[in-house]
Amino acid sequence: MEVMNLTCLLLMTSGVCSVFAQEEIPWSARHDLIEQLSKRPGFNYDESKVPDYVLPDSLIAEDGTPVLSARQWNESRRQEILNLFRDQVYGRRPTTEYQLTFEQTAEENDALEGKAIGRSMIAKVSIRNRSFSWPFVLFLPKKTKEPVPAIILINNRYFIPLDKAAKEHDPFWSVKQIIDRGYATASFHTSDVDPDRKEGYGEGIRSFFADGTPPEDNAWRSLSAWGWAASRVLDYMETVDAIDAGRVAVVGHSRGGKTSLWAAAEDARFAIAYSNNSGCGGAALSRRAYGETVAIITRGFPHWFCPPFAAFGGKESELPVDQHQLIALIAPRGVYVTSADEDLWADPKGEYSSIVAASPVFRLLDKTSIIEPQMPSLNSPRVSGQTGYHIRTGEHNLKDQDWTWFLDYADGLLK
Ligand code: GTR
Repeated sequence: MEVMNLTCLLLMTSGVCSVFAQEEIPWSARHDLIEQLSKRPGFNYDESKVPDYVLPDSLIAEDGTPVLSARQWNESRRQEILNLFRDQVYGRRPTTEYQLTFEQTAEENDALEGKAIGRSMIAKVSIRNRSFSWPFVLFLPKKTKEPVPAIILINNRYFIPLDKAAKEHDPFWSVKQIIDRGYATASFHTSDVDPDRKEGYGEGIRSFFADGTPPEDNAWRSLSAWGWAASRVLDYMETVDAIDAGRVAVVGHSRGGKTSLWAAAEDARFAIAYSNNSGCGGAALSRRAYGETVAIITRGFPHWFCPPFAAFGGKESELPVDQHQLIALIAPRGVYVTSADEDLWADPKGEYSSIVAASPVFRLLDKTSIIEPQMPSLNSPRVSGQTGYHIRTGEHNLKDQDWTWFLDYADGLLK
């Protein structure tokens, strides 16, 4: 901070505006925080201990052929990478046929001071005579003539029922702000779809599809199941005339932010993935092994990833993919990634570097994206074409400020 003020002062006295000066100072982790976190043995927060690494090249096919055209990317290379993520990281979704129905259980016509219509919904998946259901809540802005863009929040914390969402402000789902900006929005709780517990398999959608049989090594795990549920909410949005289902963003924080990226990689109908503080297994490069690592996360949360991913713990350089390729899978659509200054566990630099490393794919698809290797400064969102990024002051969380900056970016792509 002191350094920044001094730089601003020098630049201001030399006639350069202070906004420009702040923009010029790339973020780096606070030394006091690194020192404090490094007291716990077994975790790396020291940039000098990040191993040298070479990222897998998204534009070289498995057989060594260079990928030189959008056609090659769309017709084969993208599928190769998608399959690697399916088999090695998040697991494959089932191909079993199912029926999907939606039931509206309540409606509020004057929600949010009369600005929105709110609906309590149940999504029901049926396979022959068995069914599985989970609730979600939807708000539609009233003041619109045309179908509106929408935002689906994958809520990894709790279910927010209609009356609560309409009455109490919760920054985690900043409904009023989203509606005021002219978007519809829906949200569901991850654990209602697949319990967020090591031992929760038997109660969730994965076990429902498998009719109770244990999952194969490359079968979908919870993150993928939650992302799949976001696609089912999008299925509902496709039936709502007031929503333009071609302009829907999927949003998640932390484990939800890992999920939003994978949801958009699997389902090309999502126009944007917003991944907030997603860290390891989300936007952060696994090969940096900074903060949370593949070994740590797969030990703590074995139900999130399929077992092959765990086998790369401590051997990240052998991973056939890295997380920049998860972002590349979403190209040419939009990707917005964020970090928080105090959230070194999620490796802000690794989260930012992923976007930059995905840029050759955006370029191949004729789209602009962030290419600057240096991080932006604190609280200065950087947006370039399809991608955006900010690092905010404070802790690991999804806050009103994150939503505001994300909506600014989304307005640029969706309006
Ligand atoms: C942590 C986990 C992170 C992140 C976070 C969250 O315990 O290590 O990967 O997902 O939970 O979801 O809040």
